[in-house]
Amino acid sequence: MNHPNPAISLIGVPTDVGAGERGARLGPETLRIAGLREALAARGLDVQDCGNVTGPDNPWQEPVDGYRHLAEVAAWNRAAMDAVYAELARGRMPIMMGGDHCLGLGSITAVARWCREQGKKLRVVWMDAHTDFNSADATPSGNIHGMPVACLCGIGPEALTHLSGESPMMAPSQIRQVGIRSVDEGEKRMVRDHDLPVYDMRYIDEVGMRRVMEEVLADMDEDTHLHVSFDVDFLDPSIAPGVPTTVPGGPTYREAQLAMEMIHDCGRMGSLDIVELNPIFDVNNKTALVAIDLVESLFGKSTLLRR
Ligand code: 5AB
Ligand code: MN
Ligand code: MN
Ligand code: MN
Repeated sequence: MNHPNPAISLIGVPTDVGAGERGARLGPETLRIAGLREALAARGLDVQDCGNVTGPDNPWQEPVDGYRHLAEVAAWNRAAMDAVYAELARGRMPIMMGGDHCLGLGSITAVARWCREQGKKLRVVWMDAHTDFNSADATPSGNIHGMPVACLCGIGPEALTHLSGESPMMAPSQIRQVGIRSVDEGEKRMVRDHDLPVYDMRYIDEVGMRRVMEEVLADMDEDTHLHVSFDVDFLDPSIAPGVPTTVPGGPTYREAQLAMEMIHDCGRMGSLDIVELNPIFDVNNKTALVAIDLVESLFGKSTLLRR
């Protein structure tokens, strides 16, 4: 955050049109009930809940030409893009409460456009078990929540790559993916061909989360806007069962906290997505609570007072 005490706008985007299971549409309400706004307000932050944007129902159909619900995904992403852009233009920090991760496309398209207009550099930290870099050929599912990073980099159907009129919205070199442990076969080739910077679980095991985050957050200056896209399946399923796409072997509670604390300390975060939370898969809302706990750390909650 370029301002130490940003004014925050919560934007709900209640849809699961991009996912393979229904329920992520309940994410915004789940985060509200678990107390996201109150937790941030208790940190002394100005937090405004902008309510939910709207879009088409989930038609729950099979993929067509490699994409499921392409028209509906495009419509929801346009709505998310407009809402996120409007809050940036008001000088506020948007926190998009998804919704499935297809919405990272709309959110980051808005942020990228804002950065271009302001002459700022964009860095995206993508915290996820998955790279979300699929194409129609590579996808095993047709679910567009597995494709937003590719679409942002100009790979995909025009309805998604040209959401704002221009394309690509960003280069693979502007992204840092952390926590990765599930990449489809064709997707692996795409990741390699495009040199997508991936900090996978093996690398985290080998060098530790501290060094990983030092590398992820390196080379930013006061003109850099950092966008964090937090897919809750980033976390190990033992602490975050409330997602349909759990993958074993994710970051522990402390590794995740350290990552969030280091993002806070870098002082550059200007926008955030919290996505893929699905209360249908959760146990007593524990995943929403851990997600909020981690978001509090993104805004400076840490164990001790630090200089
Ligand atoms: B998420 C998978 N790679 O494309 C696919 O949760 C899963 O936004 C995508 O990261 C998971 O269907 C998308 C198998
Ligand atoms: Mn994702
Ligand atoms: Mn994921
Ligand atoms: Mn702070």
